[in-house]
Amino acid sequence: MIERIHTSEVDPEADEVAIAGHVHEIRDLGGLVFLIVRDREGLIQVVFKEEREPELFEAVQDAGSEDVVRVVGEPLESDQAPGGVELAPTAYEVLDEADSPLPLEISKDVDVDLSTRLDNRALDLRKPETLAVFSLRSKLMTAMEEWFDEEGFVDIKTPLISKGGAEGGAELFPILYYDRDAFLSQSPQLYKQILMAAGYEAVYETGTAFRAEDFATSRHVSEIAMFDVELAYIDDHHDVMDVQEESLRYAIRAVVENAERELDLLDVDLTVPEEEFPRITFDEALDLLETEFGHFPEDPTDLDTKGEKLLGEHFAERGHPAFFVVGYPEEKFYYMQDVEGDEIASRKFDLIYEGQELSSGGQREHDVDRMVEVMEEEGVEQANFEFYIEALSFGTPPHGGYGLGIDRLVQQVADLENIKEAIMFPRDPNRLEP
Ligand code: ATP
Ligand code: AMO
Repeated sequence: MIERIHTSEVDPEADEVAIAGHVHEIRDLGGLVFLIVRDREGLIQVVFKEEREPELFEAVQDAGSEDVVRVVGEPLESDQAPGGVELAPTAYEVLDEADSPLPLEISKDVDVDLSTRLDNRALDLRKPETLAVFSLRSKLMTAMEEWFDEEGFVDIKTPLISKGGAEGGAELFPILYYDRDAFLSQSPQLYKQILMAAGYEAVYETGTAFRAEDFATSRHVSEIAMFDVELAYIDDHHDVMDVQEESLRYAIRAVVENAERELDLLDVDLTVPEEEFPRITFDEALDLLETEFGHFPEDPTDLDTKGEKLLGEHFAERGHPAFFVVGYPEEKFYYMQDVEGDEIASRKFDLIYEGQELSSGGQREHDVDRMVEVMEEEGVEQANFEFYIEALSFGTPPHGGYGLGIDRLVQQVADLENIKEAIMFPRDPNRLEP
């Protein structure tokens, strides 16, 4: 490895250090050149003085924005330098020169629209604020997985190429699989349930789901990072919500504790949802919207974006950034447990976090006969589900789970306007590259 330390590790007491990174900014003041070098951890200022180091001063005249350089130097405390320390160089080396001009400014805080940023994503990803999003995302999901590992959940991987869809046929991306038609997976739903039948008891998957939705919203994408969970021997859907609630609290707490720098850069004041998440029924949600806001969702069987936002405000004011909406009376789906005489009509729940749906889940139908009945009522093409129906017919414990949209979680935690800012290379109906 090339010898160097991170800019964040530079000790002002050290005799000499080596750092490497991109040239973030050059300020030429005549006999004095300030070179701001950027690495993954931050920025450091290197001061080249004509009088002090004439040869290096000469060499740095050719420096250009985004060149990759390595500098050896003596750390000096300095009130004016970013981070309070600067380097007096003893060696300067260019590892690679960058072309100019840059299609997108990295160091200057100029307002660029999201579409331009995404067109130039390779450069946009270099911005410290953009990098902070992905560093935060990494820490968030490491913590999330850590919670599930510690609780004894098995880390699984399910196929991304499938014969049919789990979530209904309209949103599938067709592909050619050798000489047959196949589809990109919408959800690991069938497989995680098969694993419950197989006795794996508790599983999680950090995976990818594809939805060919024709959207133009700030919360939908075509390729989704999905965190899926399934657990067996539950009493009911409340056991699943407990898992969702505790793991989310743990992951957010980890970000507050371990991603201070990222949160600062993003100017986010994140609070850990320590209080129990309220659990309201769908009917109670509709009542609240009507009485408090005079709002009626256009489709009376589902919450709309505005409804989620208004309810989010209602609960946020009472100290709850997250809450569950439980029991969608009209929503019947083959894998959802539908218990006659059940107080809440269906055992489906949605988690709303910061005014936006973050996950859906529930207790599943583990009685195959009842499931097949619902499939027949709904006109579900059973041919694509034979392997699933069969797997569940050989003894399946009561179980449930949920799917959490990771990109939406990062969007909310990092307080980003658009979900695409939370994805390195997002896909939408118009964007297939970069
Ligand atoms: P899920 O598919 O799990 O329900 P979702 O957040 O996409 O997740 P939907 O029920 O599809 O939830 O949509 C919830 C709300 O999001 C809708 O009521 C609508 O307000 C908004 N929405 C969804 N899709 C679109 C779209 N294509 N265009 C505009 N708004 C949309
Ligand atoms: P659902 O279809 O509700 O449930 O998806 C779960 C979560 O995934 C996210 N999500 C999306 N995010 C961005 N763009 C999209 N187009 C998009 N579609 C979904 C949302 C949503 O809450 N099998 C069930 C889960 C389960 O019951 O276990 C499922 O896929 O955050």
